[in-house]
Amino acid sequence: MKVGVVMGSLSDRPVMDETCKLLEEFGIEYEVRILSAHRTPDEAISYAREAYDRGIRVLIAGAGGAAHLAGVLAGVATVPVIGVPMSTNMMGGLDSLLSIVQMPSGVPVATVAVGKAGAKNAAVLALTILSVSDEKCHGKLVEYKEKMRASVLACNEGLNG
Ligand code: RP5
Repeated sequence: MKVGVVMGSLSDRPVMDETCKLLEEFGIEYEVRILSAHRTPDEAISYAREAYDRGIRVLIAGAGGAAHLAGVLAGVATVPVIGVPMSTNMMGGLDSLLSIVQMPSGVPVATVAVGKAGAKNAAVLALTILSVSDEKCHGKLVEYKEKMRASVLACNEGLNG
């Protein structure tokens, strides 16, 4: 298992499915867990502690509101942790974003955008991290970037008559 996708609640699933879809497209092995920094702190910490020994090389954590999940995982994990802030009714996800990004020095969480764009970028960032030491992943990353480039350039066709 290369990537662990963790979310604070089943209610995060529709957003975090975007991460899973892309990981599948990249052919990256992953597993999904629902673990909460507040509701299941013991299990969340154990999961992060054991991650490296279980073969996980990147953790992706989605949470919203007082979103401490990614930070709690990063406190004990020895693999990179990517945090995905969920959008919220109260502040549109600004609360989640600040909760995830404002880590104290010494405990980094790579924080991506709020919501689905962030969930997708978490998968691309995981691919990028893995591709440093895995040629197959590097090939997938090159292919992904080329596809994106071509699809943007294709938008220009017929644009000026
Ligand atoms: C966080 O609280 C979860 O990550 C979720 O985004 C938010 C709300 O959770 P539920 O009340 O919907 O379970 O821990």
